[in-house]
This record gives sequence, C-alpha cells and structure tokens, in this order.
Amino acid sequence: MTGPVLALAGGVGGAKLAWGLAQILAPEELVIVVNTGDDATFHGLHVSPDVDTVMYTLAGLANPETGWGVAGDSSQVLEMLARYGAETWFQLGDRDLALHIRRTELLGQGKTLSLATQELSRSLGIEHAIVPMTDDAVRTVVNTEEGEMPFQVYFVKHRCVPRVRSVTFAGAGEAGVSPGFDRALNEAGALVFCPSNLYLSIDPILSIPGVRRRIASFQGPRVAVSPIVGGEAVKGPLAKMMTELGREATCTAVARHYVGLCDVLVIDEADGASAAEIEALGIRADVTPTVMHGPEDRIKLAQRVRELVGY
Ligand code: FO1
Repeated sequence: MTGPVLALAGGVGGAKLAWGLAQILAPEELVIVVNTGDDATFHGLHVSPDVDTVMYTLAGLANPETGWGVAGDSSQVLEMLARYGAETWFQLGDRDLALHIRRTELLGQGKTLSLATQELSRSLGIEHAIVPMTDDAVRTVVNTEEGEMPFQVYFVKHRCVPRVRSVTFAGAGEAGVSPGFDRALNEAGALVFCPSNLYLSIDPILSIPGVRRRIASFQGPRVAVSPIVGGEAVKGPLAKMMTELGREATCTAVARHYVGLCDVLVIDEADGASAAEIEALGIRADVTPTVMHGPEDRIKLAQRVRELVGY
C-alpha cells in the first residue's frame, strides 16, 4: 500500500476514530483532514471547534463528558466577560481560550490556518498531521424554519431545535483545498470517512470544489463508518436532521449519501439487517461493533477499518 491513510473527520465521533487510527498508524501513515465549516469568531478570537476537538482528543486533553473543550477547564474569563455584557452562550473555558488567543495571534502574523494548526498541534506533542480542509473561509449555514443561522447559533445557542430545511456552505465556491488536503488526495493509499455528521461535518468537506470529483475517482479503497446506529445518531442532531430533510434515519440512507464516494460502509451489528439493501446500492456492508464507549472500542474500530483498507 503506498501513501498514507486519509481520514476525513468532524465533530466528536470523528475525533474518536481519528484517535483510534492515530494509535495504530504511524505519523507518516495517517493524515487527518478536518472540517472547518463550524469555525466562528467569538470575542474577537478565531475558534475552529472541529480542529480543536481532534487536537485535544489526540493530545489526551479533551473533556471526556462533552468530547470538546479541555478536561477540567474553568470559566473565570467567561464569568467576567458576562459581567461586561458579552454574549457567553458559547462556553469557552480558560485553558481553551489560550488556544484561540494563540491561533488568532498566528493568523494575525499572516500564517494560514494550516500552518497555525501545525504549530499548535506540535506544541501539544501531537506528531500526526491534523489538516484543516481549507485555509479559506467556508462557513456552514443552517437554513431552518426559524430562518438562516450560522452553525454555532443553530448547534449551541438553539441546541439544534429549529427544523432544518437545508444546509449551505458560504464561501465554498471560492475556496480551495488546503495544501495538506491537496497532497493527501494525490498521495493517499486509502480514504476513511470517520463517523461524523453527514451534513455538518462531511458535506462541508465535499463542498470544496474538486473534492467530490477527486474522491469519486480516488484509486485506493474508500471506507466510511456509519454515524447512524439503530436509527439513532451516536451523538448530535444527525437523525433529527435526516428526518427533517425527508430522509430515513437509517444506515441505508447513510449509504445513499455516500454512493460513488465509498466502497465499504461499516455498520453496527444493530443494523445487520440493512446489509443487503446497502449492498444493492453497490456499497459493501461490513458489520462490526461501531459504538466507541472507550479507548479500546476506538482502537478495535480503527483496526477493523485498517483491515478493510488493506493496511
Ligand atoms: N458545544 C456545545 O454544545 N456547547 C458549547 O458551549 C460549546 C462550546 C465549545 C467551545 C469550543 C469548542 O471547540 C467546541 C464547543 N462546542 C460546544 C462544541 C462545538 O459546537 C461542536 O463540537 C462542533 O462545532 C460540532 O461538532
């Protein structure tokens, strides 16, 4: 097998499998490309939530309850910001803020998001490549029955309650893949879609011009792990969004989303009955435990994925 495994990730589920892959693949064997459609500016600071979640998870710093933010973090700064009248619905912890302050400094020095991320992840002792999908501004906009709203306003401020009509990606048309993503698309020997939200984590990555075409014509094995288990999202609003978008919240509907982009869909044993209809779509169904309760599960799933991509 030539070239590294290219893993596409977003959100907490994506970070967990990325962590598992990073335990069993050497730094030169893995490139983790992360969604940046969730990025936003809070208190003048550039926050990249999905990149941060992968960084903290690989560095062993992530809050185990939420999956995002820093374990054991405090909120002194936010409390003072609230006293000064700032909006504080987006919970930025004190140690977490250091990352956003430093990233904003690096960007202010003219560094790209890729270079800033490389510096910051190296500072946390991470050897594996964590690569933003683009260094341009692509922002996920959730169009709901209560109007259009930026991703974090939908996801955090409104707790995913508004019914979704569509999801769009502002700036995608003018964006380009980051250098690391471009190189990985040229050199990777295999592609993995981590179990991330199809509309909020995977589609932003696919929205960058050329990415869908390059994945459709990718020569190596392409494996996706279903983010839906037993008709439910393991975490987050995916099942609710699928229903609101007029789709079934099933593995088969996940497979339909990936037609032409992946060769194997890994589904949980709870969904074994869906294997035949998934294979009827031309995608092989691989039935294995996919819910990651702890580190061992993440590694087991990563090992299964590695087998499927022939590493
Ligand atoms: N998610 C929440 O539900 N509430 C929050 O207050 C919150 C704060 C936050 C701060 C930093 C960060 O990196 C992530 C944060 N998240 C929060 C999660 C974030 O909205 C999601 O992880 C992604 O954007 C989608 O997976």
